[in-house]
Amino acid sequence: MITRIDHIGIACRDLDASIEFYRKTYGFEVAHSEVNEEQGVREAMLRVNGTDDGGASYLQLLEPVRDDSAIAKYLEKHGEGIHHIAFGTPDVVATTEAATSTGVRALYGTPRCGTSNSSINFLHPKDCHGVLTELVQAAAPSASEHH
Ligand code: V0V
Ligand code: CO
Repeated sequence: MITRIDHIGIACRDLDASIEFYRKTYGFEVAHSEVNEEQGVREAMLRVNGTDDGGASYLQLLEPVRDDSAIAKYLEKHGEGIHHIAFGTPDVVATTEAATSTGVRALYGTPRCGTSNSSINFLHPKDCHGVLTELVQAAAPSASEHH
């Protein structure tokens, strides 16, 4: 089950320059940033709406940290721009299985670690009419985050 758009992933050559563009043009601020070594990205999440409880929508600005990363390859072929759409789901495994049962390829056999400890998988763009599609399940809130 998909319940929302979690984020739009945007490939950029210079993360700080893109952050500054979104700040000065729209007033977006960085809600979270991190380096994901496995994915080869330095990224910033700009919250568009909602609250930081797994229900918000973001722009995800992505700068490559390795030449062999997916984002580096994308920038080389296509330049800067929209890289993927990410749908939010309460159960990434079930939602991935629902998609693969229709014949769409998932990129990973089991979910990998995404932003803020989320669990993510991707559906192949060639099976999704040209759209690289991410499925994301937010991390369960930890005890220390209860109010
Ligand atoms: C490639 N293609 C795309 C595409 N990337 N089409 C639409 N959107 C994209 N982003 C097309 C490309 O034009 C080719 O079409 C074909 O797919 C094969 O592309 P390629 O350049 O040869 O690239 P591959 O096959 O080496 O890699 C493509 C995939 C790769 C999608 C398999 O990018 C990948 O593994 N992506 C998943 C991981 C990822 O994207 N990580 C960065 C975000 P033609 O020319 O054959 O027609 S990390 C993230 O979002 C995180 C951490 C998070 O949200 O928490
Ligand atoms: Co993403």
